[in-house]
Amino acid sequence: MHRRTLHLSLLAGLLAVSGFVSAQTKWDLPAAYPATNFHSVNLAQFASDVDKATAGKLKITLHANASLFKAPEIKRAVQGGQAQAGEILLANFSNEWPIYAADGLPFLADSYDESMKLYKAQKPMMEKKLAEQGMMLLYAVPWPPQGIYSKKPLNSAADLKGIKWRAYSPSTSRIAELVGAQPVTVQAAELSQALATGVVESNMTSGATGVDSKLYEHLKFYYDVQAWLPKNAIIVNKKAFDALDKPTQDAVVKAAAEAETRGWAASRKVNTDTMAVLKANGMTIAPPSAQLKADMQKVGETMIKEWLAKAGPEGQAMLDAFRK
Ligand code: PCA
Repeated sequence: MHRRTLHLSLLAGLLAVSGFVSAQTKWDLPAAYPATNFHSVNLAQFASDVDKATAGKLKITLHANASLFKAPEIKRAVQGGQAQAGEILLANFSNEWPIYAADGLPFLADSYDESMKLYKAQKPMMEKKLAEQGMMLLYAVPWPPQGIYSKKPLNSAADLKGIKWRAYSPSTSRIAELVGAQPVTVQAAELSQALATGVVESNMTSGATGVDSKLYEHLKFYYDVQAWLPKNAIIVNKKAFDALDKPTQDAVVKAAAEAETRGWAASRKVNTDTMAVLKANGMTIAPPSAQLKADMQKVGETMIKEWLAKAGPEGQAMLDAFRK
């Protein structure tokens, strides 16, 4: 071989080898909740587990608190590849496909055990739907059960008439309509601000968001209604996933399964811990009165009927799988 050619081919070989060794993929993962929230902490650990398992080949950067995309925009960003992966609140996508939001229906699945059963019923359908949309489900973790935060004591749903009600999803807006409150959609990242400026004066969410957004600074009562447990799902763009080599894909799937198990346990613990924090900050925590509970259950029944009418046979199949 000619000397110069030899040098060139050696150089090319070296480049190929070093390229292989340092080939690093970077993913952006937008999320909508603060970095200290248990979902975000769990996600950060997921990213770090993937980093370790792949010896730095896949770097996932978490963009918490809606810093890259606002909550309702994250799904489309992942679908379009503007972000390789993302965390979404499934209940936000009921208009797109009702099954996504089955976990946002009051009193369909209102405990961790029921929530897991519902997830198992939703999961195969969601995986199929996401695949059609060019995405994959990595894992999902529920928020703690949703209760009502209020400025004033509540004895029944009638006490909610006319109040400015913060909604985070179509179903939380629908609740407001059904009890005669005024729905205003405000995502978690803007909730403290909306309360401080009087844009909203009540809402349904978890103890976790109550603590994240310091709801006790504005609202004095928490009714532990335990109405539903909406899930956050971590999704990934299928092309981005397919572009990984097999060992890296396996590492992502394994870390995701671990994050799911860890996340469900963390959610239960956060539920207990945050009730104590709300109390320590002067909130009155109480179970709903029998009337308030009955009123909310009625709202739930109406919403499940409406959901089923929209979701059709597919929705019925999901309900059957959930209830069997
Ligand atoms: N926190 C989120 C969604 C459900 C929850 O508990 C929020 O309030 O936006």
